[in-house]
Amino acid sequence: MKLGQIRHNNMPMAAIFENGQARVIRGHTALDVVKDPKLISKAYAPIDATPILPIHPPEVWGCGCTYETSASFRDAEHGTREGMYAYVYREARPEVFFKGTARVCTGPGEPIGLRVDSKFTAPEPELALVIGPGNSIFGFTLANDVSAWDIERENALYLTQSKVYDRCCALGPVILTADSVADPYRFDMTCTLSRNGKVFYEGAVNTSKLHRKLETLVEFLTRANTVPVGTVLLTGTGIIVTHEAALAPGDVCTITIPEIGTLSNTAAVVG
Ligand code: DO4
Ligand code: MG
Repeated sequence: MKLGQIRHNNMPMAAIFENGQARVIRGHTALDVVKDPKLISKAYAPIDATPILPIHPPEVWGCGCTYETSASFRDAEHGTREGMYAYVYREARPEVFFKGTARVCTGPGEPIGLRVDSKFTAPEPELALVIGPGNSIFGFTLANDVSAWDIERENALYLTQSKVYDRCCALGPVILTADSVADPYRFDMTCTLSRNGKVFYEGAVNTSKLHRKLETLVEFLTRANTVPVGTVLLTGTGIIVTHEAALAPGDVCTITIPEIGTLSNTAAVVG
């Protein structure tokens, strides 16, 4: 089942997406449905509607260096003597960082942010988990952990500023519920960047390359840290764009996992 949201009477409203149409759950958001899945039975007859941000998450967290490509790129890029990123890739404790709240999230077709003080901002296409009651995995969506890599590279203590700012987190188009997924370690993800209608970067990864179990990431996130139901956890990027592919205003980033859909956003300067 695909849960998401549409704009209805100028309000975000939960909807079940089937055969390209939306069955609205009137008076409720997707967050309400994640908290109380029985609300699904209230879905109305299908209508034509476009998905918006699939959930307004109370919190968004990110995991880092969960793919070898991300850890080795960052060690090389930052010239770390101690292999700081390889360390978290290898050790039992993953990198988990706070990415923000619904305030910094942006939905399908909406702008993603380029900080005004960054010259190298990159998309980070990621599989995201929506946390359900009892720290269960309610479902999966696509995320773009848009990050100012030049600010991260300047000094590790600037990580938060490279990661958290207006429109830094795209989510969507829908949440594929966990009961519809046979094996989340078999998703094919692709990412394209295009400028003036021409593709200038293409990348791909399969979630089989993820170096962590999803349950382990949830376990570390929630250890001594009671996150609210509906929290979104980004599971890390396995697609690393090149320097030449730094995002510029107007560039379109398109991320696809066929089972979930396509998340497409245009870059715009914020600040
Ligand atoms: O360590 C910095 C962040 C890593 C990250 O966001 C990722 O690997 O996806
Ligand atoms: Mg990331």
